[in-house]
Amino acid sequence: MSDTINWEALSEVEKLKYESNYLRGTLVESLADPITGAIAPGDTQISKFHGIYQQFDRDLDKERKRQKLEPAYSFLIRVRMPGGVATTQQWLQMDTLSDKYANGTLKVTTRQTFQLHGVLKKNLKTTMKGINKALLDTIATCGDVNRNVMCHPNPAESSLYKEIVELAGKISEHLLPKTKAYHEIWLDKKLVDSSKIEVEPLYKDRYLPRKFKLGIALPPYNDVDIFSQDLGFIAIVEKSKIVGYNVAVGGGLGSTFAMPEAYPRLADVIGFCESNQVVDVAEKVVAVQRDHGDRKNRKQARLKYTIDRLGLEKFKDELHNYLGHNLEAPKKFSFSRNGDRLGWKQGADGKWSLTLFVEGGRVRDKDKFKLKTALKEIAELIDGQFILTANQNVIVANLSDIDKKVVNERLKANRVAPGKISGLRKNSIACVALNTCPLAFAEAERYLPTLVSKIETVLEEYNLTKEEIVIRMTGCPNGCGRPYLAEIGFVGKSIGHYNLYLGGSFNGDRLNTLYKETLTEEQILNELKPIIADYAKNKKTKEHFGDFVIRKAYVKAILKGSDFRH
Ligand code: SRM
Ligand code: SF4
Repeated sequence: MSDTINWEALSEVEKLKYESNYLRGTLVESLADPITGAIAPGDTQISKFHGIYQQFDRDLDKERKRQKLEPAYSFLIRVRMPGGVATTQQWLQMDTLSDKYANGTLKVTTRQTFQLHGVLKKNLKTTMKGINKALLDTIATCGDVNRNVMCHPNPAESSLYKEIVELAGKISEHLLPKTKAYHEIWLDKKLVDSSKIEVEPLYKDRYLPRKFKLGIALPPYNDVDIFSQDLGFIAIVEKSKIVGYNVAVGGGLGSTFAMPEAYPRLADVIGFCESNQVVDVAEKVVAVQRDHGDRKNRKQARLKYTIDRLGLEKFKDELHNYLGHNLEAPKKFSFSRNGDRLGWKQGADGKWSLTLFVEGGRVRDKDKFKLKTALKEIAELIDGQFILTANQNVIVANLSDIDKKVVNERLKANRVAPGKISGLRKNSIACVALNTCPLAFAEAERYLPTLVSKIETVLEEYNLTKEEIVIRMTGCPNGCGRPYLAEIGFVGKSIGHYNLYLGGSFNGDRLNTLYKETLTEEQILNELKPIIADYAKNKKTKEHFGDFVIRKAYVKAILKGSDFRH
């Protein structure tokens, strides 16, 4: 079979995947090599399918080079948690692992899961076993497969929550790779005889052309940013019941400066299916992408480009062929917001949940503000759930009246005061960027809080501190903090310089538009001040900032991704 493939015509990663013996690569040998803190170059691609990225500390890089040392290698581990749900026991185990083997923090990602940063090669296996001990795994959280499945996170917001979170789990399981490589390498399960190596029924021998992302939205909440997903299911509710799901395809936010052919794109709603058809629809969309995605150029390999290349109608026809039936016409829905509603909320079942703001998704203790300790103590004392949100926040859920009291006490004791946050900060997201992300051109998580404080000063002047405005920042154009769906978006160009994008909608159904390029902090504030002043004076009742800047023609609305420019 290998002889019949023209490898010259394919991207290098295709051959690596094919030759990896179903994601084994030489990981066992790499882990055993005591000479370096790194793994073999080919294994850095294969390890992603196991939820592991090799990184190096960029803050230390210059000095290490000067001392002629290899970079300070360490590893990022990303957990698989459909819908972001963890038990209190799982939270405690992740907390322990973060202190023992990682950098002492827990990172809540924009896809509702945990990342551990800074794990050394010698501790990788122990950490992976520790994660598994908590009945969690890291399979397929990175790599060319379906990633962590997202869904609306708050049980107290809707009695339909249970149905969608179960569906997220079901889809995640169904789309997992079937190879046993993870169990062999990390959990010391018996090696499979390579002559009898398993076959991947869905992913075949080369997996997908590129990463694939899937989410489930429960209107009116668009807190999973459904239009940014390769595949989105939008629950359609009639008479308080989910009657099925609209199907949205072809979202994706990754883009590249000075490369107009790499653009963010919003998903198109192409039809409707019944609840019991969702898993099959997911499998068939993945299969169409497997067979039609670009395996030559990884910059053109996401489903969004497959759809734009084939044309939406042709893609739909192909999907219908794979399904053996047509999707029904999409049904009506509407979204109110893409951010989280912070604070306490009581569900119809009487149970409480608290959505806590976690700045930049980083759970840690900082001076007297002891968020990590508070959440650890809460996990020790209550029998609820911890649910991670796509806005990098944490929901402590399923609480009794007594649990609620305990939670409030622990937060107070650790100086964590939920609620006293401006409408801007509440709706902020920053990607990790420096110092761990190798692709970052500029700071994001470590800088956005400072910039928000400065913009807050301007908002205060105009009595707008309670106004909810979605603000997001990333350290490069890859879009990990979904900056192109913010009302105010920043994308790092170089250290201290950002492109400023305006005009995303408050409910996440419109991309924003480049307003000004390569701005310093001073320039950012100078650009925003007059617009905020105008907004304070001339906004219509309930008009959101993103809609206002479009109405007042500060920017023009982007109607299709290929029109997006950096
Ligand atoms: Fe991302 C690559 C972090 C959500 C688009 N992303 C990376 C890497 C792994 C850098 C790398 O390839 O070496 C970053 C690791 C940084 C670090 O030190 O942690 C990284 N991405 C993240 C996280 C942790 C950001 C965060 O602060 O929360 C998010 C992890 C989500 C998860 O749990 O799976 C994260 N990344 C996203 C999202 C948002 C989403 O999925 O909702 C996007 C935009 C949506 C999309 O995929 O279109 C996103 N990440 C990318 C891309 C661009 C993909 C593309 O199509 O061009 C890359 C680079 C790549 O794949 O080549 C990337
Ligand atoms: Fe890194 Fe860029 Fe993603 Fe930020 S957006 S985490 S800088 S790849």
